[in-house]
Amino acid sequence: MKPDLKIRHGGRILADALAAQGVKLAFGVPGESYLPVLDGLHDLRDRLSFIVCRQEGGASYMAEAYGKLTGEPGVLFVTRGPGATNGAIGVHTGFQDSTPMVVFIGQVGNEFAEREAFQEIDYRRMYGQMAKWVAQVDRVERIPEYVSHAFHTATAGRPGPVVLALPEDTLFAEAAVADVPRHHVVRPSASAPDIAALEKLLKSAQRPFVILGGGGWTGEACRKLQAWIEKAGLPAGTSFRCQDLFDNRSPSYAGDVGIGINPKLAQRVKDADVLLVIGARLGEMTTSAYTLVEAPVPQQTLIHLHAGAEELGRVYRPALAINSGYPQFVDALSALTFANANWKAETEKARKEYFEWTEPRPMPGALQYGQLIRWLSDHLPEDTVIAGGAGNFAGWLHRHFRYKGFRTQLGPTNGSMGYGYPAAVAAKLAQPQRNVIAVCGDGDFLMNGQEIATAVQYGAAFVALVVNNGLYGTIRMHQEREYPGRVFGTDLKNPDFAAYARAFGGHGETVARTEEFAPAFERAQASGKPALIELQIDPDAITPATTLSAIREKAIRSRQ
Ligand SMILES: Cc1ncc(C[n+]2csc(CCOP(=O)(O)OP(=O)(O)O)c2C)c(N)n1
Ligand SMILES: [Mg+2]
Repeated sequence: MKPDLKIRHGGRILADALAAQGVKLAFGVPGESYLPVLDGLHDLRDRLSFIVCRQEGGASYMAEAYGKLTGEPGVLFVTRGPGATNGAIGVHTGFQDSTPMVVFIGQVGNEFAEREAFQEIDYRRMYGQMAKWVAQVDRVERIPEYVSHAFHTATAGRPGPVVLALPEDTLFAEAAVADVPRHHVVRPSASAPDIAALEKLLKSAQRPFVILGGGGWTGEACRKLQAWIEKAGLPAGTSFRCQDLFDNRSPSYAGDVGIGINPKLAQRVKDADVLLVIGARLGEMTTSAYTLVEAPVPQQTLIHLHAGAEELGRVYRPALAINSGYPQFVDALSALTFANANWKAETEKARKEYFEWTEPRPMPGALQYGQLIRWLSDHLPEDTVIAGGAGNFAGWLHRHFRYKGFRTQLGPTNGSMGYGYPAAVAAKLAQPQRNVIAVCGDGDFLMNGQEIATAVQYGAAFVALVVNNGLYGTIRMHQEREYPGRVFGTDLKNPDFAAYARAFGGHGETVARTEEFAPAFERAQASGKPALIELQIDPDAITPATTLSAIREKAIRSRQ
């Protein structure tokens, strides 16, 4: 033992290791399996806040949203078996969203391991496919090493979740070990030949298109890249639920290449001669089920740039594959200049098509939800964080809201319901100076509505919109399309959402008409409480462009 090292129990060593990594906020639900960690966090309570949630699903989404918003790994603590299984949803979301996370799970002591002891699960097998690395810390002296390894892995290349299991005996044991300094964020840089090859391919392009996406960006890299794209006169789009990587007000912004894509934009991506894809994996949602870009060899000349080497050539064989972090790439790119009148003309056309597409259209019923989204887009402060979940209600958000800067959007690219509310709680706690709005569906909200209790407990005052159509609308839409008229399992009988919010100590409003919204929103913001506004929309208004009845009739006609 070195004389200057204090003896600490495993829980305190872990808490100190987190502080050394720069962690200021962690989320979780307590369990008897990790009592020494709670004891260690108690010592650090002035430096590191532990947000206690009501369900591990909510807690894991909060940790994911924290990681997505700040770029720092989101830290989650859950207990054995049941806690680990509840918490899996945020880990899957973090994996598909390339979000840095470090998840700690209590584990059975080694003396009982592999007996299927109380709540025992082998986390290496359970989380194997949805984490970058899963490990178990079996020796108390090695806690700082494992934590350092976890933070390096979570943030390197393509970021993602790491899971560490903590056997009880490791946590209760004591040791005299040193802390490890904060991790490095390890990312490659584009080489000079890479940049020269890119210049050559782009120079000869007549109809190029740029797509930005993925995790691992910084605000500065986004702004610099946008300035470069604007100067070159290139048109740019963003991948599914990454709309905040590019200021949507930019003359170069052509829209989001995601679910419910503008057909003209889809055609533009298909017709591009050179596709410069930066950070997007080109997944199923971004490629309209691999139709915009053919797999494995695209029609377009694909320049694919990604921070994770393993993503290059995974689905698509690009003409040029560049493995680089995005800030590093943007710095290298800024030396290149282009001037092509054709690019500028196409960009102007793409911009016009974006404006036409994003104009709200009339929908059935007295509440014009599309207009409300546009009103929010026009009235909210520029740096407002919009946290959305999964369901058709999000379609209006994607189409009519103009994201104005980096990390103004928090959304699950894995289409995971229940995300918006807890993500908004995390955003408000992480960056209390910013305005935060959650946009939820009625089905979506009740998957984690209990986290209003967390918002109230920690004073996270933001406004949540609950778009109530009394349906699991997305599924009803698909049902009417595939099996018209045979409605089954998609109706919802809902509570009084405003009363629900009030029961937790929040503020509640119910809005059924367009003109009631602005005053209700003002009251909700002025309440200084976690506030909820139920928006009662006509269930027939199933997407920003069509109705349920039109979908049903079309499906019936096509079967006659
Ligand atoms: C956790 C989870 N469970 C189930 C689904 C399947 N699913 C996708 S959208 C949807 C319905 C969403 O309903 P709601 O939140 O009310 O939104 P709406 O489509 O009605 O606007 C369901 C059940 C999912 N994506 N995620
Ligand atoms: Mg619904």
